[in-house]
Amino acid sequence: VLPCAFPAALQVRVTLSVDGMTCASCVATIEGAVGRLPGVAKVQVALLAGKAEVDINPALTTPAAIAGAINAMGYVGTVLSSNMVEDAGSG
Ligand code: 9UX
Repeated sequence: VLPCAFPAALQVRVTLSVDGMTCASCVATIEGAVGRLPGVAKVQVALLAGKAEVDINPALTTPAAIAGAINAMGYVGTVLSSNMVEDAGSG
């Protein structure tokens, strides 16, 4: 593991729009795959809203990498916002 210049508690909450989800299994597919990406602490996908909220360690990944992974699965992910948040520590 590379040394990290960021405080351990620092996370970035990334909100994305996700187009192309049409059933609940899409949610499970995206949550499972994104959740396994390096640097992803938490992922929550909302089917009806067509959105995903992903908490990342900015030392390990980027909002664009999350969107790219969603796109690679055949959906259309677009980063709407990314904001620093404090890690609640509850996982
Ligand atoms: Mo449901 Mo999503 O049959 O890719 S899994 S549409």
